[in-house]
Amino acid sequence: MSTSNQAPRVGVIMGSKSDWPIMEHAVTMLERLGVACETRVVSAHRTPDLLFDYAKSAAERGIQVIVAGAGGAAHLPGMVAAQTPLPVLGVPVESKALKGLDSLLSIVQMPGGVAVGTLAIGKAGATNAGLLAAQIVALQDAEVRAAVEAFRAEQTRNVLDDPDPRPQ
Ligand code: RP5
Repeated sequence: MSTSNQAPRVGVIMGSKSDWPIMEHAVTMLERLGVACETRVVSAHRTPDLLFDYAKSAAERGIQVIVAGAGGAAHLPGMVAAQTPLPVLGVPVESKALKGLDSLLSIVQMPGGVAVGTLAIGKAGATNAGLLAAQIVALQDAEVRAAVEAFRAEQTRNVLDDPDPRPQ
């Protein structure tokens, strides 16, 4: 499903270009489900003013959900969530030193009152952040809902059609 001429409805942001090999899986899922997204590097530590501007302007620009990925001392999702009423989904990116456990704990342990929906570390988390963002968009969009349902049905069919776990 081409999304190239649609206005972005999901913002996929990340703390560094080095996060892209993980965060691209969120974008792949969104594109597959026909949800246009924008992608940006927004660093909580290196570009705090940009973070402020991005979070403050996202809703008025038509963004409905923000997916934020970061690694290490991963403040990006929480700091974005503090400045927008939009749902924010956090993706812990795997770090070299601590394999992403630092990222996970930084993102998941939000104080009560500012919500970040935290996904799994790495590729699975980014993929599911894209899927969950599409499911949120689907609440108001029948076409996206149909795409999500078709994706899930295909996934089920793939398992049932090939139940032998041994390599062929
Ligand atoms: C975080 O620091 C980024 O999200 C990234 O995961 C990590 C390392 O960034 P680089 O030093 O590779 O730019 O802010």
